[in-house]
Amino acid sequence: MRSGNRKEPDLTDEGAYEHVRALSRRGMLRLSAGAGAALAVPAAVPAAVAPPAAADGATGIVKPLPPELFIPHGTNAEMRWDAMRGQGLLTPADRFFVRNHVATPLIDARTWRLKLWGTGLHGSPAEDRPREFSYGDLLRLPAETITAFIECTGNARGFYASQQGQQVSGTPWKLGAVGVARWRGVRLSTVLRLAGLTREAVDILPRGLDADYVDKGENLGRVRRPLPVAKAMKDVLLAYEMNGAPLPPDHGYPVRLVVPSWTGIASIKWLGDVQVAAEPLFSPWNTRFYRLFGPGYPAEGSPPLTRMNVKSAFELPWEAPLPSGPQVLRGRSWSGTGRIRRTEVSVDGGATWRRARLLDRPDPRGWTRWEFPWRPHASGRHELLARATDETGTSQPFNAPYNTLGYLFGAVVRLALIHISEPTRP
Ligand SMILES: Nc1nc2c(c(=O)[nH]1)N[C@H]1C(S)=C(S)[C@@H](COP(=O)(O)O)O[C@H]1N2
Ligand SMILES: [Mo]
Repeated sequence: MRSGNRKEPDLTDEGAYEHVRALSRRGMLRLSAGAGAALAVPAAVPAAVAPPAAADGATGIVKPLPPELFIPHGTNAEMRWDAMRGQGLLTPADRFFVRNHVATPLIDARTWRLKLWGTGLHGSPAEDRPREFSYGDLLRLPAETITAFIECTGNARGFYASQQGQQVSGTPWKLGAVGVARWRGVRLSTVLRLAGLTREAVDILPRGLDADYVDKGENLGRVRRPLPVAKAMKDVLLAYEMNGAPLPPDHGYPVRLVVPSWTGIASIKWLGDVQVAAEPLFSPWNTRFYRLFGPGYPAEGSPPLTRMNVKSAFELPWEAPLPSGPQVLRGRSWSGTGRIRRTEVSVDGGATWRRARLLDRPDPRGWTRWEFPWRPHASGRHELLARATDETGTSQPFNAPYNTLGYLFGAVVRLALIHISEPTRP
């Protein structure tokens, strides 16, 4: 999807995002105000899309989580990176990470409605009298397919402790809270226009249909996170398909947002309603979470986080002996701030670096596969590192700046492997 609006500010950084949120957006969007009427035509919903079995009692996740594909983290599960070996560009749905605040809800697409309401729509429809779209309505609107990563803002958080000796709170993910899929759906801009978006609208607040999230005894309500109208109109998708099939229950069935390049929390799953407002909106997910807190940040934290940072991962297990003999190391690099320009690999703990060969034409919203031929010449411990640089010149540092919630760990990750070059002798 391309931006059709040249006046739109570039929301590349947090400052711009905050700026947009704070200002009135009068005149910034040259939208023809929509007719205001949502589609009223009823449509049949394909029977094949009825969700299957219930969620697992312990994890709240519906799909199987075989240990060879996933590392469990309570209600979340991360992909093992060796599960991407031999895979194509996309992460198959069976191994795509799951990040759930609460259990996966099972939703019937036949009765589901997307509801839009608020002061940013013509006639300011109230929450209890919203503009509605059925699943069938969305299927009949012009479809668009994009390949994009979804990555948790806390991906790689575990390395704050294991590499930097810093205690942070939150799920100690390794590098597997990221996946790339082909998403098909309707542009959010199309639906916002049909719902009667006004020029005064500044923020939208998409909200999930999963149960209320209770944080240390405090009920924070349903998962919802404000998104500036500028981003909503630019390249956000209301996705109903993942890799050519209806969204699986764990990934947002029947409809989720896909907000390319931005933090995973923006891509609200099981979307139920969207508040559209002529004034800035707030929720715990853009005030107390998903900002940087700690030394060097104001008490209220940094501006809300938007784009993800540059990362790289080897398609290798975290703990396993390395096979002997000449081999090709493979991996992937991605960035929320632009196309990957190069990836370098070090097999000696960071002392020397050589370029990996990029295998894909870099796509700013996806990831780029790479390979690196290697012939280990000594047995023992090897420390493998990969670092990427994107088109903005941003590269992966050796140290990730500390923040108490452990977001945006973008430093080079050290992968220690034991290599046995000779068959073991008694
Ligand atoms: N409704 C709802 N949407 C949600 C979440 C959630 O718990 N509930 N988790 C968010 C977070 S933090 C992330 S990282 C992504 C994860 O998407 P996935 O589970 O499909 O990988 O979904 C986001 N959307
Ligand atoms: Mo996340």
